[in-house]
Amino acid sequence: MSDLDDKEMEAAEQATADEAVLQESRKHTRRSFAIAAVAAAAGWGVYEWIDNSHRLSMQPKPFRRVFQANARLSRTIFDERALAPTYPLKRAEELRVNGIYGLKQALVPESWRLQLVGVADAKSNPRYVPDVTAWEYQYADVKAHEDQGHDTKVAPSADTAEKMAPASMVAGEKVRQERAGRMPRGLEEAGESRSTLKPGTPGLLLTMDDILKLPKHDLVTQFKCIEGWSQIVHWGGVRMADLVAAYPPEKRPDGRLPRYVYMETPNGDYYVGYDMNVCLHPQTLLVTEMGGTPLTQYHGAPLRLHAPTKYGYKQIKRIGLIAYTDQQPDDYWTKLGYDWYAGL
Ligand SMILES: Nc1nc2c(c(=O)[nH]1)N[C@H]1C(S)=C(S)[C@@H](COP(=O)(O)O)O[C@H]1N2
Ligand SMILES: [Mo]
Repeated sequence: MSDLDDKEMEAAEQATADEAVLQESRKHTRRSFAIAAVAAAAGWGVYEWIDNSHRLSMQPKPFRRVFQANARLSRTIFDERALAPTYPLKRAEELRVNGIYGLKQALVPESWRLQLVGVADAKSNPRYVPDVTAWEYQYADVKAHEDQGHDTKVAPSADTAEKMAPASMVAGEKVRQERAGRMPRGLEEAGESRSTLKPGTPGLLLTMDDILKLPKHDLVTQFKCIEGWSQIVHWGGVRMADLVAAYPPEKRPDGRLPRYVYMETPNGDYYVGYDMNVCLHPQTLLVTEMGGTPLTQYHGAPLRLHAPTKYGYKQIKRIGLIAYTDQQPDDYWTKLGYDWYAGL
């Protein structure tokens, strides 16, 4: 027997073990069927395969097929691939605003770019720039929005107002004059991110048109904030996985993908770290619309993340930077005591 055959036998044995797990999971038939319908509609094959798996296991089959199916199955069960439930459109609500770190100033829409860092062969892309941090986002105004709710573990202090809208950021024009390269960053409670880019970091500067070239997807899922409320929301946007496919990460020296993805708002006040596999989940969206209308400022215009397998604080609003990285990225709420994983 060749080595390959050995591996295939092993894979077949593993598939049998996985089949037992599946038998168990088939008992939750109603849920599986709902998910299967959604997955089929979304054109995503794994649950389709699960439906067929019984038939497959009943007949002799080429080992190669078992091996592939087994690889797909373990991703389903052991990674972040299980789909979150979806809901009929008519159940979608208008999401409340909660947390506006990084959103307090009105961003001038034309000045938005997506900084994308860690892309393979970036230099050959027409959007390549030698320093993405040199991009200047422009802001129309600055207001203190003390009325906006946000998750917090500490009572707001007397100097919150100063922290939220420092005197140094009182007018967009003044800000533009004062900034030397980048504005002061990390002005909120968690402070400056340890993962923020160093000046001189090369990458791509994508426009909204670039993003909208990716296939559009709609999704109705439940949004959950760790504070204990949840709402059903209709999201529209593109799959994060499609962005990663269109702009693939530079591989590590050993040939694998970087493990993490880091995102931050254009001013660096809010920032989130993700496992790469969360970003590759088929329901993780780069959102441009909620309830069928373009995002508003406090919901994160022009681009926010929706990851239905994660709590709200992992769903960053107003994305300015996406960086592929192999170092576990810094994360605003993890710094303040919440779990990095934030899984539901
Ligand atoms: N930029 C930014 N994104 C953010 C936050 C924030 O304060 N700033 N808060 C997070 C938290 S805790 C929640 S619950 C959701 C709220 O999203 P919503 O305001 O659209 O309901 O945004 C998340 N993303
Ligand atoms: Mo939240």
